[in-house]
Amino acid sequence: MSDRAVRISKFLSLVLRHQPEKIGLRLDESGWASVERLIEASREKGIEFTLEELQYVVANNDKKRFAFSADGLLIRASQGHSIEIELGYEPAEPPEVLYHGTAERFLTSIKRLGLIKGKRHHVHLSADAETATRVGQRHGKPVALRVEARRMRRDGLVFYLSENGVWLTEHVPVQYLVF
Ligand code: HQG
Repeated sequence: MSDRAVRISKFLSLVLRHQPEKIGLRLDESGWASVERLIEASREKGIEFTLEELQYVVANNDKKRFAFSADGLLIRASQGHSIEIELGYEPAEPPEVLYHGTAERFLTSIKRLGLIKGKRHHVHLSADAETATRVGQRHGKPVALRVEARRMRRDGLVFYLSENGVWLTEHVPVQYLVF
């Protein structure tokens, strides 16, 4: 994506996941915003993009972070929110192992508390170690931790798979982590 498309994507992450009120945008209880209103509210705050540019960003986003409703009138982030919304994903059967990317400096705390969701709705897990390593890199020297997902599931813990392929769960207790 071009620098401009990346800037639009970051802006969308901010208003569709964290602070819609920054531009006076309303999200419904499932996180959907009106596309027309998003474009208008952004323009009022000096951030201008066209519908075509928005469609380009949604289609070409490296992690497919955003999705349009079937009729194309609404848009939302597929995961990663810090505000209270209900994405409505159905519980899903995870593979044997999933991975969580983190930074070395968090390991002491993770060994004590397991993986916690912090400000987000869920702990985010990846299907492969490479993706997890990339996620961990955002915070420092990366480590990809193995999560015994199938065993968690057998013990009754619940997983969701977001529209863009991120595995979500409430908490990963330390006994399911391989350090
Ligand atoms: C760490 C990005 C101390 C956790 C990514 C992480 C992902 C603990 C940080 C998505 C801990 C939270 C989410 C504990 C967990 N003690 N630290 N007990 N438990 N942590 O950004 O998973 O680009 O909220 O390991 O690709 O890094 O935004 O979560 O390092 O899919 O689309 O606390 O965000 O996607 O950091 O990333 P974050 P994350 P986007």
